[in-house]
Amino acid sequence: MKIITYGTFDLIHAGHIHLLRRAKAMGDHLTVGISTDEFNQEKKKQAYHSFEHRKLILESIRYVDFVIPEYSWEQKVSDIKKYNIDIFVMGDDWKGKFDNLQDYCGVIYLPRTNGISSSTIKQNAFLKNRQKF
Ligand code: C2G
Repeated sequence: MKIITYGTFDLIHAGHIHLLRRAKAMGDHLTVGISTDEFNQEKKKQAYHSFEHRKLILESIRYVDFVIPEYSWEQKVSDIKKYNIDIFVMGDDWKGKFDNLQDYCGVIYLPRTNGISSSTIKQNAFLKNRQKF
C-alpha cells in the first residue's frame, strides 16, 4: 500500500517522526509532499530551514521513501493519481479538511503528538537566548 502525507516539516521533532512512523506503518511506501518556501508564504508559515534543507532532512528519515515538492493546495488529487496512492494521511489538526480526497483514496487523520511544535521550539530558543543577556 502506498501512503502520502504533506507538510512543512520545519525543525524536525518527535511529533513529525511519530506521524511519519505511523503513516509508513499503514503501508510499505511513504511519499511526503514538503511545502516549498513559496507555498509556506501562502500558508502564512515562516520556516526556519529552507526547502532544500528541510527536504534533505526528510529524505534521511527511515520512514520516508520519496519526497515531492508541495507548491499548492490543489495538487493532492493529481499526486494521488500520479503516484497510485492508496491512503492519504494527516495529523488530526487537519481533521475533515481533506475529506474530498475520499473519492480517490483512503483518508486518515492521526492524533497529533501533544506539547511539541516547531513554533514552540522557536519561541523557547528565542526566550533562552534573551535570558543570556
Ligand atoms: N504533527 C503532529 N504532531 C505535532 C506536530 C505536527 O502529528 N506535534 C503533524 C501534523 O499534523 C502534520 C505533520 O506533522 O500532519 C506536518 O506538520 P507541519 O509541518 O506543521 O505541516 P502543516 O504546516 O500542517 O502542513 O497540505 C497540508 C499542509 O502542507 C500541512
